[in-house]
Amino acid sequence: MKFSTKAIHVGQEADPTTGATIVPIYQTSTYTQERVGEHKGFDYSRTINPTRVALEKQLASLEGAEYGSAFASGMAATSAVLNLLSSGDHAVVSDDMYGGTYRLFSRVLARYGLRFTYVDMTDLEAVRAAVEPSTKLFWIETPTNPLLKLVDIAAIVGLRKPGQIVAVDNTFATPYFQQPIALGADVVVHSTTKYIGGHSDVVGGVTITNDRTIADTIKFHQNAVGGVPGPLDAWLTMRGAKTLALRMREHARNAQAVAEFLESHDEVARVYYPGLPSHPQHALARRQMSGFGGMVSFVLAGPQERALDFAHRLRFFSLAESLGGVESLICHPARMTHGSIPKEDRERRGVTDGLLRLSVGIEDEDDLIDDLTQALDAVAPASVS
Ligand code: P1T
Repeated sequence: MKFSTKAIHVGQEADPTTGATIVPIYQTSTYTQERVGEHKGFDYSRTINPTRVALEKQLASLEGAEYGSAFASGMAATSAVLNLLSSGDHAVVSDDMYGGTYRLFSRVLARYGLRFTYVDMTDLEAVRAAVEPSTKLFWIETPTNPLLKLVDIAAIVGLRKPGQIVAVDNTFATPYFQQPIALGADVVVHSTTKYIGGHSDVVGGVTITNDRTIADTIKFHQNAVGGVPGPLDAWLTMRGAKTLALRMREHARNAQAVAEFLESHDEVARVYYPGLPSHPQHALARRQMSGFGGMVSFVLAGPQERALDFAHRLRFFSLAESLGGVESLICHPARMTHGSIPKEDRERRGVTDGLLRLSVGIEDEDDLIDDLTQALDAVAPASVS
């Protein structure tokens, strides 16, 4: 079965009790048992819910894997993967990643005795040098948020020793453009809030793996810790995922056009997009991904303060956190998504006050370029005075 067919059919069988073609929203917390311990496989909705099971099957199939566990948010899914570690264990993690993931690692999990080394994962030697005897996890985000750096998943898998886990946050690429498990990764994480849900109307997360032991441990923690999505959220995410392929093609087409437009504009100093030949890991992007995604970051020429002025002038790009919905968004990472990273660390990693991040939606390309043009014209030095 190919990608789009899986998205529409896996886990989506007609409802066994009524024949409903679309998986129902099983809005129930509990299930009536015939006798103690005798039931239809469902006992309590923190543990298992039919709508959630349908979503988990659908999303696992999209990553070419067997086991999925859906969570209440991307952060809950990330926490579940980190639950595979124990106090004293060490993780090598990307120095550029979603600010909330950094916050979870540095301000929550570090208090429980997990240790993290942040490295530029585009540098394989730096990754190798960061490995310690107690290293249990390589945490990869690729493309990274917000600098869109690419990490060579297969190369990191090549460094993995028995007992170590390679986890990939595949939120930005989506399984449509990148398949980490086929490249040897052990577990994939998504914030399904983004492209998978696709309509900015639901928060969720998922972990996906082919490893039975990892799957069982995550399921155990999912039930023990309890960060599960409600049935309506699972259903909305499942509905969104059915059109993932269609949407990603449009996101990538528009993002390529936007990135090329920005790169050619005098008022723009730097553009980060894996689909541009000027991107430092463009060759890796071509090898590792089948498309370059919908996220574009850039820095305007001139003083950094112009970034916010520019962002406030856009009409179709809403100033908002998050990404991956059909509508275009603009974000100022330093003050918004990555505000939880101390300024010094943030700036050292390139997340400066001048950086802007676009989630390019699937509106008409001409309208998006016109909108960017009018805002660039408005902040150009000649018109600022
Ligand atoms: O927001 P939540 O569903 O909990 O997902 C967290 C998360 C995990 N991984 C990546 C790569 C992410 O980008 C996010 C969330 N990111 C944003 C809200 C943002 O605007 O970047």
